[in-house]
Amino acid sequence: MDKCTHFGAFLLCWALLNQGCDGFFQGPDAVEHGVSSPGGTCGATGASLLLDGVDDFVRLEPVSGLDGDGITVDAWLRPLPSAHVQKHDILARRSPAGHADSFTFRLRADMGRRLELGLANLQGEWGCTSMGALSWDGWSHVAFTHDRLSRTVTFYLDGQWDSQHQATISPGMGDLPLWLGGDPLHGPTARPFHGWLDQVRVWGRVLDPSEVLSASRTGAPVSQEALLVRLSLDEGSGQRVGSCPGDLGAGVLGNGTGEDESDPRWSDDAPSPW
Ligand SMILES: [Ca+2]
Repeated sequence: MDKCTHFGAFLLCWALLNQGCDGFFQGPDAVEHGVSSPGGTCGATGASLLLDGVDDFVRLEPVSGLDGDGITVDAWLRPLPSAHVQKHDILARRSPAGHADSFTFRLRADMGRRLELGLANLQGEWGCTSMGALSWDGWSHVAFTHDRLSRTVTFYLDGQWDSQHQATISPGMGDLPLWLGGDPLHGPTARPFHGWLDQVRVWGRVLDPSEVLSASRTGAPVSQEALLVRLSLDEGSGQRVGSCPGDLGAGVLGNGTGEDESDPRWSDDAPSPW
């Protein structure tokens, strides 16, 4: 049975399924959803990527700047319940050689719709949000911060603080590819995402709660300080991401720049403005 183990292995979530993963403070109910790219930049109405939950992924170019004091990742997602997908990878950083010096941000359908962050160097640790945190109904904004000095991981859902966890390891963060929606190098462990993904960002620092709240809302100013990746996913066509105005970072759909079976599909479904 898969476990969603607390960082530091203090508790085992699977043993606490009926009372939540962590017992930490729970934020207020989810607020309304925001929009990823106000007004759209590449497309007329904004776009997103629809991943099939089988073998779809986007390979992002390695990013420098993750080896500082902290990391923040946020994204919009609209997952689809799927009998065959229990672990939906959102964004992962992994070496082709294995799981050393990696992180994986994912949705755990098999663990009651929690968000999970895995960290690994020579050992692996996992932390997760409360049970049932993420809705299957529509779009959600998700984020985590990882303070690499204090080894503290914090989860946010729809801009609201969800929970905080103490890790015991702080993996190295050299220049390795990032994988959006799954990692084909690891075969059955690829954990392909099933559903829609939209605007994905990575900062090389820990955003504070007010900054994460702003990041989850339309029209609110979002810090550009140490912003390393911004993929609006508004291209709406083609094989590349990261080509819209304001984007940082770049990536290719599926196995290469040609059309292939691992290409996510472009969709005009996107978070609604509010
Ligand atoms: Ca392709």
